[in-house]
Amino acid sequence: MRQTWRWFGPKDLVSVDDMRQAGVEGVVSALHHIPTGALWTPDEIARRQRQIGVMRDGSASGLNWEVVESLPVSEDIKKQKGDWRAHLETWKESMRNLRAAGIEVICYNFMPVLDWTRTDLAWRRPSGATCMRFDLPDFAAFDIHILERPGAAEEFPEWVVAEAALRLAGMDEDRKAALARNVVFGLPGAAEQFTLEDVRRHLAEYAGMSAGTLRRHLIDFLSEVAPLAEEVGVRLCCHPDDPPFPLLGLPRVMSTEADYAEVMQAVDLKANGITLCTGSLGARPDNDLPGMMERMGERVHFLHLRNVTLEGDDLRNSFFEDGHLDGGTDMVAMIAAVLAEERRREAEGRTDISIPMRPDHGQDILDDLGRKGQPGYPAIGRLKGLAELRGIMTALDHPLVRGA
Ligand code: DNO
Repeated sequence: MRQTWRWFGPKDLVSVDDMRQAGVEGVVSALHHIPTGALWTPDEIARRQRQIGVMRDGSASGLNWEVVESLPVSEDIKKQKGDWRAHLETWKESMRNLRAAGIEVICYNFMPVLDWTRTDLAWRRPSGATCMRFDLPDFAAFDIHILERPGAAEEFPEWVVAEAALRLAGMDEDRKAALARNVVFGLPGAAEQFTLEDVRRHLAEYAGMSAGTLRRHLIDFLSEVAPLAEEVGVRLCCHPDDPPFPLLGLPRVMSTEADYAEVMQAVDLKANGITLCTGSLGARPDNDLPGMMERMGERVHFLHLRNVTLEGDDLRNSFFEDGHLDGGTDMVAMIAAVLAEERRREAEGRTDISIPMRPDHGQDILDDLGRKGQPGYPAIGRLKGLAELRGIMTALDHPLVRGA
């Protein structure tokens, strides 16, 4: 496994020096300043590569930009409306430019409107650490009473609707505003501050779109980009829905093993691959992550390792982002499955033996607390996660254990 780290660019509170000290081997980044649908030019790509390549004192960092997360897919492509054909051509051109700069792994997602969604970005744990949380009744309170989406109440179990009304009654105006802000944080371009009206407008664009249609659009997109990726030597990897169930009446199509199997078969090329995110997929009790790695590992091009604790047994539950070795996913079994896949690749003579992984998200601990960093991406919390995962990787790969 290749130990990588997500870096948001020069504005990231975590520096290149910090990444080096965390012991990472490669960097995951994106050109966040370029609007979705616009071209990633060779100049802009080279500039980010240079930024990753130097430490504060000007010496070489020895780190390279190895994975793109994400090359965003425009809403027009997902809807097949407006400028979608032009956006598709631009996406391919950006992919070519990235490949020419030496980057082979490109992550993207196909979630309409919302990327990831939480109700709390800094939920306090008993230890005083904070983490991100998705609370189903709070989310329902937002959907039914704050956004006032028609038909929302019918989409939740009765107990959630009743609880949502109680929650709303207990919220002051500040909490209502914070809840709305947290929920829309994962919207494309959310930094620009979306209003509820903006959210309603985005949702209206998808009114009546079925999961089947969205899946067909994803397959159409892949039929265009994956053959080119295969030809130029790029590995594409689709990130799962987070959380992995429909929200706000929007279709979601990459939430389960069956979803992935269908899309992998529909465009049956190695370049059409998977970002296996144990945190996103782990928010559903019916997703077996080590099993998915065993069964679909040959198409897994990128790994996000983190863990969530579910607070119920339903398909939709409240959950919080737990420590990397806590929560519902057996991380030792997961890493064992990854190492087994890497050994299979080696035996087959594949060149992409080492799968890039990054410690995904982390709780805010120690000096992370009170820093206004990117939610989910604190330096120390992630470093703790990486250190724990690295311990498992090292132990499972040791002759004492392998030979046992
Ligand atoms: C959240 C991330 C996602 C992810 C995109 C990939 O922290 O896991 O925003 O980067 O969905 O396209």
